[in-house]
Amino acid sequence: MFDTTRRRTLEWLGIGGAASIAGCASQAPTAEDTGASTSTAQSTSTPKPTDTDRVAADPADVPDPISRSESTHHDITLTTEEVVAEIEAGVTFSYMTFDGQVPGPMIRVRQGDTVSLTLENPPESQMGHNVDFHAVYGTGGGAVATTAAPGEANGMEFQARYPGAYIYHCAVTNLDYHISSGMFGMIVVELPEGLPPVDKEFYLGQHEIYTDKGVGESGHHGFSFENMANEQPTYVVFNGEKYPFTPDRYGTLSVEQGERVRVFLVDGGPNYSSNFHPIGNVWSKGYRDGSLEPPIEKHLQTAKVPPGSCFVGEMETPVPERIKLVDHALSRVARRGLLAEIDVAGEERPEIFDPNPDTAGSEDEEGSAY
Ligand SMILES: [Cu+2]
Repeated sequence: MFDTTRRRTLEWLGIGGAASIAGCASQAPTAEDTGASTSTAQSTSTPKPTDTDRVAADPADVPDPISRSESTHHDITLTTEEVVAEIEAGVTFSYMTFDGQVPGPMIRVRQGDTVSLTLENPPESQMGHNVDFHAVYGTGGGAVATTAAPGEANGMEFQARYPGAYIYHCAVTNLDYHISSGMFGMIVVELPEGLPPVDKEFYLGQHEIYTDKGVGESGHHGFSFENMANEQPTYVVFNGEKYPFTPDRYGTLSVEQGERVRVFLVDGGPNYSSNFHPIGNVWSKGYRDGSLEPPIEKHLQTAKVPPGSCFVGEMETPVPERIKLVDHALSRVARRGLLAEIDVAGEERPEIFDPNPDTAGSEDEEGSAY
């Protein structure tokens, strides 16, 4: 089914040498390069039929922690899928994804493990794709080796030599376009001794979507290279969709009081850093930039997560509450779609937090939106 001739792929992409896909593109793309509109040609006033009901990855879909004491080998296949889906109800967008979800599947290995990674690009794709792993020593993090035109599959083998939580992302010539369309994910390389045990783990990806319409404007949104060049996104989202993990969309995430929660965040960008904050809580332990090695920082309120990087944070949950995970550049929350909520179920502990103390009148108070 898949042709593995890499030269054909490079010819298909119009790329003379490997350098231009190994890192950042050196020239601005043209509409012909990208196979996509620079303005409104893709856009229509009615939503396109969707290929999938949902691109937002399930945050609870996290591989089990590593408990092995020896190295092993992994055979992993990522499939590039170009799908039309909704950013929010009535707003469709042409996503590019790994395995049909945003972010792509979380991969979890142990330092010293080896990985055979295959990238499959189905024949029905319009674009060539590849994958650059920041956990890999080698040209382009594997981008050159894995470049695959529609109908091709290419791969690499690597050893995960250094620990941490790392982004992987598509890195073809117009890599910002591909990432903004959804092509990024996370690989966690655990230390040989593993991570401290927790009760719940969640996985989120933040990124910006640059379209040719306004937030909430119904219809199909074409991609806007102009807005991307100016770093003026339409949406800033978790897992590719507006307010995905809230009661009005896929529901909140749930934990029980007293559970220790670990959150893995990958910031795909392509341009914005996240200022990752749990409203109503704190990162009791923070693994900045995804570095899992001590010293681990404690009680971080807002963690800067650059595009192309990751963060791992842990929270305690001593009281029942709704925790709101946000980028504390709050207009992205109030106006551009970024929010994930965690409900902590349990018994009130007024010695820690009392929302109705006897001394304060509360009948006339308005609740905070955030
Ligand atoms: Cu791609």
